[in-house]
Amino acid sequence: MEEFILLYPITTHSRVVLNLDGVWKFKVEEPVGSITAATPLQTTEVMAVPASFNDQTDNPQLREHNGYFWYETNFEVADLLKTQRLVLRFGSVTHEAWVYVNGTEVAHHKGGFTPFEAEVNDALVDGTNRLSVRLSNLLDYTTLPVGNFTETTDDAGNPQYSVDENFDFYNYAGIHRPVKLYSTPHDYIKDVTVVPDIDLAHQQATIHLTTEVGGTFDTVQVTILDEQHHPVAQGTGTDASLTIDNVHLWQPLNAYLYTAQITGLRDGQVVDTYEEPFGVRQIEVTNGQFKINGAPFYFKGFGKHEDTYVNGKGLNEAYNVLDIKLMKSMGANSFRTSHYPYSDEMMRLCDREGIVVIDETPAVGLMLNFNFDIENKMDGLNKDQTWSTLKTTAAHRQVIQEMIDRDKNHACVVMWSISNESAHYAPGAHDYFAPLFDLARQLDPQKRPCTYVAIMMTLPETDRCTDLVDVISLNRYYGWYLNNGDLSDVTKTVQDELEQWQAKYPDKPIIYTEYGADTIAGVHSPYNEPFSEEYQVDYYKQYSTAFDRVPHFVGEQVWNFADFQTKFGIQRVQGNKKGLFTRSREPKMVVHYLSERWNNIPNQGYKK
Ligand code: GCB
Repeated sequence: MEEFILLYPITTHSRVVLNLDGVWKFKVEEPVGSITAATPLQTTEVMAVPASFNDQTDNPQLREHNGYFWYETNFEVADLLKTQRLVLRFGSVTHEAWVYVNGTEVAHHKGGFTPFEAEVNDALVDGTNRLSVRLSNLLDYTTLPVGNFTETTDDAGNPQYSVDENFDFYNYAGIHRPVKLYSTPHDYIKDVTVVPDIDLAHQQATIHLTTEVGGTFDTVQVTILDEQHHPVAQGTGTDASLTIDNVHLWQPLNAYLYTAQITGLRDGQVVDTYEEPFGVRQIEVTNGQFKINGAPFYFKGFGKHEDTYVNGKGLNEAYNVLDIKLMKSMGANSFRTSHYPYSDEMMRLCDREGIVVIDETPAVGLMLNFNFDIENKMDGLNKDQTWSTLKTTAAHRQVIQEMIDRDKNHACVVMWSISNESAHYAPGAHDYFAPLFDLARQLDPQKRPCTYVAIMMTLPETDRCTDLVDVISLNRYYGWYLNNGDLSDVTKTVQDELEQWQAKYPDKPIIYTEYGADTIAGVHSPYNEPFSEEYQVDYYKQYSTAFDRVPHFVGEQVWNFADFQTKFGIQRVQGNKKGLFTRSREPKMVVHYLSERWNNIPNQGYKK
């Protein structure tokens, strides 16, 4: 398999990062095949980068277009950098990208939620360089996420594409994350892997630091710095084990970050330096508990989306900062990166803020006939054809590898979610998933637990894959998609089901990764009608009662943190309204209820 090793680009003594974000030229490729990178892009249209293109226009045809798009910008490289190795890095381009420098293809990447990069020295010219990106927002049965793809031809014989999302979020596309040109020396630090091994009783940790080098050094020096940037341990070699005494642990909501400083030397001179922040914390799943640093952890938090007004799925750091503050004031401690890996920037922020993250692949929509009619779906599960129809194995292996390579050192990541709401009840599911769990476990140097997030049809008696997971993660909508408007049985239904899971898998902790009710902010009802703020409060209260009665139930993550954009549909009014906050982050009534509940539940030791 291809290697995807991508240190986050930073400026150090030996490295410089240039930012290529800004307003780029933009054009739809219509008809398909009509544009090449050989000549400058002929257009007056512009788009901001990073951001989705869809909401940067008032033209509905452009917003909804499925197919190919071009972005272009120009840049110069200062002479003093030209002796260096120069790398062009995209945080993400959704969903497929072909990158050209001065008309020469330098990179191709498929998958809209992970970074990729290319060395570009040979493609650069003196003076102005032209950077062109062709991207596609097409999805089908081979891609992740999964899309329902159709192709027709127009009157002129040109292909026309259509993609119907097989999932519940808008198919935003564009250059979603930062574009950077960074320099390294030609002999450089290529990758660093940090694995802490902790002796809790003696407050000591041994940090295994593995460095991969591009080119050669005489010596690799590794130093661990504390938060004041004072060295606390030192060693040499590409495989070093350093001991920290009186170690400060990375704790949920109380982060402590060390820095691994890696230096490559030749003839006693420093050639390259890189610094990787890391936290020292231990994860263990045992006896129905999820332990962080030896103490049972209780997940309180959210499923989220990268989704904001105008930026769409583009990086929005102000919203990221606000969201984490809102979470903290609610007493929350965690979220899941539903339904794709989030930006590097968000992961680094969560490390810093002590937010616990379940890191999810973009494997969403692996279920034929996506819709919200759960009642009808309960029939015929044994005849479901998902696994003989979809062709996502290669993409799935790739996203697992890319996610783990990118996020393996993050203290905030405590578990990998291999997929969201796949057809785990269907014939062939176990054969499909077993090798993917093996792959994740083999790739993760920190050996974190793995899970998948289970849809409502996945019940103790219908699920075929629970043996693969370390933690049982459930999405449940009793009182919403089932028995809408009637909350009278919810507590009992939830409790009964949880008890069945607990009895069948006594060692596995159970969490809810989704539960929620669409709620239009400002709609009130004395009768607890669905869509009212009162109904949402009551809905969550019913579930809480059940959760507190089941010992191995160790976490509640609501759906969703905020309202978010989806495709059109009769069940969606400008998107999904299950947010606790509106899309602009105004709290609904339920925020008060859950804040009170969560601020009274300790992060650790709630379920003994
Ligand atoms: C789910 C999905 C999520 C949807 C949610 C809903 O189970 O995992 O993507 O947005 O339900 O609101 O229907």
